[in-house]
Amino acid sequence: MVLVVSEEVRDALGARRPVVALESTIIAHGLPRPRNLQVALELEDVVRREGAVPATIAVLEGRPCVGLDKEQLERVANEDGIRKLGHRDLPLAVASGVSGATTVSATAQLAALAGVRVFATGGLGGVHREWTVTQDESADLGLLARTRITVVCAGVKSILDVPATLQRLETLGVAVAGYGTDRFPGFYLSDSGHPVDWRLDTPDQVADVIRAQDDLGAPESALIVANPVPEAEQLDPGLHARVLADALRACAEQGVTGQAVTPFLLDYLVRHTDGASLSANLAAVRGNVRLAARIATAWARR
Ligand code: PSU
Ligand code: MN
Repeated sequence: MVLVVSEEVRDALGARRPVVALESTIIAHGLPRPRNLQVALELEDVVRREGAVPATIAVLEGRPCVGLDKEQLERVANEDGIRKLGHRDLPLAVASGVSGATTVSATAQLAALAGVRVFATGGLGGVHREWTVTQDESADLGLLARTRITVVCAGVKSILDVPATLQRLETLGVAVAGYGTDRFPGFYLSDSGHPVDWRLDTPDQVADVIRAQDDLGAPESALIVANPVPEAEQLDPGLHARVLADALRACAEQGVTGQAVTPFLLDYLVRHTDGASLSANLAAVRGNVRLAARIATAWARR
């Protein structure tokens, strides 16, 4: 098999112990250096403290790796020019021996292939504003419509068109539930301003849904567990609105397109909020990783 699963992850999966998949684009392209490496290590620690095994996923010299050691994490965090790989890029990266960080779509595909059921990230990709002009919709959505995985996230990135993204998820048939809330979270913000139809309040309830998905069979779609950043740790909504408007303008003025859009906007927010967006982003990711470990633990007990 093309997949390289670390010994620790392989042992845990074999013994039905809880495993949490973590993506690497957030490390390589979503967070500034040198903070990104600290965060990558810290997130693995959060998973371990909850009694689960972290499986950070990336492609190294054409080998899709599930579970990275410290040196491999360092490469993902610090290698200049490391590529950003969506799921469509995987066969190209594998065949050409290239290294790259995996987005939600590529991570979810590789995690499912390895048999990892629970995955934590910050915010999903989705439908961009100006979609009617650019047709920019993250490949995350289409992949989640046909991959049996549970993704814990703080909603979709607020740089996106949130209601259009929720509509796309409905059209694609992807299950979405708020965790401890009836509101869809807004990534940097606890509340995107939009409701969500389903609410789950405990890891066991999430595990019940995972089991029901398996009982119901096809289609092999995902479950999105939308976990809000605690209100005390969210980005100030007024600041968020102001800086985001500037960021979107700068993005258009500088002609940024395609894969570069999301990293550009996230970086702009970090630089123009004095790091406050970074704190909110990190608080969201940490909370998601902790919850994912608890869900994986509840699921492993089934
Ligand atoms: N969440 C974060 N930071 C990120 C991302 C998510 O907190 O950098 C990444 C994810 O890897 C997601 C990707 O899949 O952004 C979406 O990119 P695009 O819009 O190009 O599909
Ligand atoms: Mn895009």
